[in-house]
Amino acid sequence: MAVFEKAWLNYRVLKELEGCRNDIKVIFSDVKGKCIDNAINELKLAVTDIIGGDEPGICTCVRIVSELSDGIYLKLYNDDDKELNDGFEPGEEGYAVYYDADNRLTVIAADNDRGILYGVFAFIRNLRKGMLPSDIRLTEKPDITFRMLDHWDNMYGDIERGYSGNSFFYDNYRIIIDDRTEFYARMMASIGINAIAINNVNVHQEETLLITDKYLNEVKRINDIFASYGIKLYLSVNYAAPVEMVELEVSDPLDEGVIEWWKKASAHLYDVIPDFGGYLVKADSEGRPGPFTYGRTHADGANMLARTIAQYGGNVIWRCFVYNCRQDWRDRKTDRARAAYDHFIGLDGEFDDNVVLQIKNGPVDFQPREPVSPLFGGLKKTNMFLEVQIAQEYTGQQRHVCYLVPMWKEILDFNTYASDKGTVKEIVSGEAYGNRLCGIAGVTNTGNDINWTGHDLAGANLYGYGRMCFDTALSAEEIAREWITQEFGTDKFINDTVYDIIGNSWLTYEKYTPPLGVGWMVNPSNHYGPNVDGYEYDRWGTYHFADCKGVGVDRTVATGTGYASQYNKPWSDRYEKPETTPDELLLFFHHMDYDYVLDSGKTIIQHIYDTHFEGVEEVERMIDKWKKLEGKINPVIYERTLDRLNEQLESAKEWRDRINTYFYRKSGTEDKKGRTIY
Ligand code: GCW
Repeated sequence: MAVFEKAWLNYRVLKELEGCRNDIKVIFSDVKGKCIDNAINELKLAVTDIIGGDEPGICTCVRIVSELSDGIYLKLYNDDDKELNDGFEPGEEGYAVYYDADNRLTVIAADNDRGILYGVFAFIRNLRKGMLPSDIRLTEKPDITFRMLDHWDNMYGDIERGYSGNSFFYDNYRIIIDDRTEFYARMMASIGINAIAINNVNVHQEETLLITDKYLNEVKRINDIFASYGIKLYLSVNYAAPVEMVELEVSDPLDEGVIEWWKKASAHLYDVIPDFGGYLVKADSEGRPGPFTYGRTHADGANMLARTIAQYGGNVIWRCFVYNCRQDWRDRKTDRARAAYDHFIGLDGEFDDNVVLQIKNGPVDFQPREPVSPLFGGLKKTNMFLEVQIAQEYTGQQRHVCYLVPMWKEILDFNTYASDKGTVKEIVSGEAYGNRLCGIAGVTNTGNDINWTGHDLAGANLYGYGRMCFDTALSAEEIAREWITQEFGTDKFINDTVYDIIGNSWLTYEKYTPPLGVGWMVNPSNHYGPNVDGYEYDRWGTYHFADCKGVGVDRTVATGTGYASQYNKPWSDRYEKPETTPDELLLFFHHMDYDYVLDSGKTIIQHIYDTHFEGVEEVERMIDKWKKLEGKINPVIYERTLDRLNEQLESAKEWRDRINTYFYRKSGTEDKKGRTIY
């Protein structure tokens, strides 16, 4: 038995629901499908563990409606439901929940078993806010079709950029399937996740074999657990798999032998797992093989794979994280930020229908602040996924509190001006171009730590990611407060206090780390902690170019790398000039003198000093607030989180001092407020 906590599914009896303790006697269901048993079990738990009633009876035979009473009724959505719910159509994954007072029945109606399962979780979510079943009325359906999680788990058992222990899928090249696998599927379904890739996009030797008989039966077992929670399983594949397995000498996508190899491999895979989701591919990136090796395009590469799984309904998710990682810091024209757009824009319209391009939110790499990738506003005839990183690689590695939903919301709301439906949200929800295959993928922050996410407060990012994808209209605050209620209960003081700590934590993190969008300044390799010149004289294309006069990367058309021109107007014009570039991105787009005055009225150098002092003070205040929760929340969570907050404070001071000293020495400028900066 694996040892783990139940995170936000930690059900407990609510006194607010005392009055309806005896109301739910039977759960009726006449819906069929893989998810129904799980939906019913979840409701049983809700009745006993949240409402505090006796275990309800279960009735899954078809009953005449007039015989139903005192319970919950799971049913297929029909015209009567439609009439009762103002014409609402649930579609593939939506649901209606309402109370039928005549029969004392809560009705959960959907078009299929997945919709029912989501309806059940939504009903429970509202119960846990203290709402009586008779008051819960919902008509909801997801805004985003694909709501995916990417695991960067390796079969050895470690996780690339994992900050919550090791993998719970693998240990020493063995696949683990236990109660934790099941619980994980349940947790993810509860927040609406419907696709998961379970191995790292950097596919090493052993992982290449996941699609072969060596592991397929176990992969199928995981697939079936996920399927019973409405989740499609994906695997990352190595583009050079036929070569890695020493079966062919090339992996050229136009080579007949290669095409046949993949056809056979895919046919076998779908024979074993008919409802398998498809392949996720990182090609020609950071040392990974790909079509470039053979002078082919990424469309050649992706389409070849896609054609081997199209007939089974499979998809290829192809990442756009393709750039030259062997740059020279003295070359100020080559620009890593340009790379994704330069590589993919010319291929717009060339990808098959079951291929989707997965685009990182920014042009570089999950920095605390980046502009939105210009590919979203550029591609018009291509399926697109937005890729965000829930794992906090560059945002404190789950040792710092950094609630990322506000950042993701900003990205979704960004208007690319590609059309009159030009926001990233409209593009990845399919509203803009009606794409069949579009959505959001998040690199997950889970591991085998007892609490799943290392830092307890990092649970807000995982929970928030799923909820945001399902319902993009929710604000970052609504999502945070909802998570706090599910995790810590209905107490208002706890809710306000935890929200005060996490609500603005992304902006706090930004204050004490790289200034004004310039990025990096982290220790090479592990990417934790300050090292201002850590990547400055290296090959990765991640520079800030600070000298005695100024800092920042000139990405203008006039004098820089020309990156600003990859945007549609008016962004291309705005980013071209410092005066019209938003302060927070100024150094991403421009190399500026230290005495340049920002919109805020401060010089850049004074902004650097001030924000770094403020950032540390804000972390101090977070700790004071957290201490008010002592005795009010689970003591284990209290202590665990306090330890991490203390570490965050130490780390924030180190960031402050290193950055301030660095820029003081470079610029020779005193702090206007007279604080000591060495
Ligand atoms: O952010 C970088 C990480 C790599 C990662 C890569 C990617 C999986 O530092 O560890 O590799 O991005 O997204 O492919």
